[in-house]
Amino acid sequence: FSWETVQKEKPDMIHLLDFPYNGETPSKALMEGKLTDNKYHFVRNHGGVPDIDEDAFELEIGGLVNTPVKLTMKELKDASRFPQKEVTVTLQCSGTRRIEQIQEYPGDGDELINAPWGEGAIGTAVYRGVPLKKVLKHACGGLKPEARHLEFIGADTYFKKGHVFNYAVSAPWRKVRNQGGEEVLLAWEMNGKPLPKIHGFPLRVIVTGMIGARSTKWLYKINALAEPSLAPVQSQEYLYYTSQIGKQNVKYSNGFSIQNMPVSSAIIFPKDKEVIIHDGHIELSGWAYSGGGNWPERVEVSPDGGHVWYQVDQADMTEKHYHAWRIWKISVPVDAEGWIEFCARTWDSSNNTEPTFVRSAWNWDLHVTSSCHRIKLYSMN
Ligand code: MTE
Ligand code: MO
Repeated sequence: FSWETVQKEKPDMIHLLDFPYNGETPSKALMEGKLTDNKYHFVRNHGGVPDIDEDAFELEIGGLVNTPVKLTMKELKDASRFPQKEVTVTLQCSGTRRIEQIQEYPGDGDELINAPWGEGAIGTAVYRGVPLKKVLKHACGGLKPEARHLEFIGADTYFKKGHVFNYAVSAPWRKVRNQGGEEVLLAWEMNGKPLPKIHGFPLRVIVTGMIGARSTKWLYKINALAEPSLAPVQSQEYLYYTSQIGKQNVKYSNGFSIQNMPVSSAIIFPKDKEVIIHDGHIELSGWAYSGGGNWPERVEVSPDGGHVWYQVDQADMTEKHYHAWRIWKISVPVDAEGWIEFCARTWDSSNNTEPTFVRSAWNWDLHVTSSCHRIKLYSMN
């Protein structure tokens, strides 16, 4: 899978890294509507893109299951065996808006590629596949009683500290069991098309509401475990540290595993530092998302750095959904001339909102930037 292919299939991405390929969705494509075109969906890779022959491929399920099995894609897609489902899901990388943390205080970070993501490491698609719990039930006869976590292993490999690892993470069994409307899907279709190679062809897991990292691409093995996966992506990356922790005193055991995405928002248009000539109102648009089955309930925008807030009209937001973002727009009255600071914050259905300043969200590994998103505009009235 070459750089030329990326340029052909994803021509207008904001390319962050050539290898492993990492690319961010351009702003215009983010605001196109509820669904993100596959062509522009962000890409986050730890290693290369494996070449998998769908006909020879088998998904292996083992560990603490009653009957270990191997399933071909044909067997998985057999609707008489496993009921299929389509789910609209926003995937968000926990590195989204990391650039603001870097600007606040550049930590070292441990993530393999601590890419300076902006607001485009997020995207929404309709995925088709089978609920993992049905496959575990019908093909494996269920889990052994001590099973608590499902490990998802990808066919791609990467180097870390002199070792080669397969990409692997895990999610709790209670999530897979679909409590509170959660969904964990084995997916082969994205927006009505076969899963693109760069997004995990032929099979990936989609874990709704959790950080994007749990949705393993090129999934070829599932293990039922008593404890979370010990693989480095699960046990060393994607940990959250208190603000007391820095390069000098960091230990993995001081961090906790980031599970669901917190509530967050972004102003996509206008762009930071733009000059806006207007007649008393400035139009803004952006996205709002929250993980863990919460939906963005209310978006507010402030034209004075966070003192006065204007609420986005529900009619100016895309519909509510458990597992997807909402795209919003608002027209804010502005009298002031010169540089002014706009910020946006979202309230989700559990009444969570974002801290006012990014310094409250700063953490050594620079994950989950949940804080009011700020831009400066030059207002000419
Ligand atoms: N799965 C494999 N096998 N390898 C990876 O590097 N990256 C993860 C996840 N699944 C990754 C993976 C991360 S960190 C994110 S945010 C999402 O995939 C991104 O999915 P996308 O590239 O389809 O947007
Ligand atoms: Mo990610």
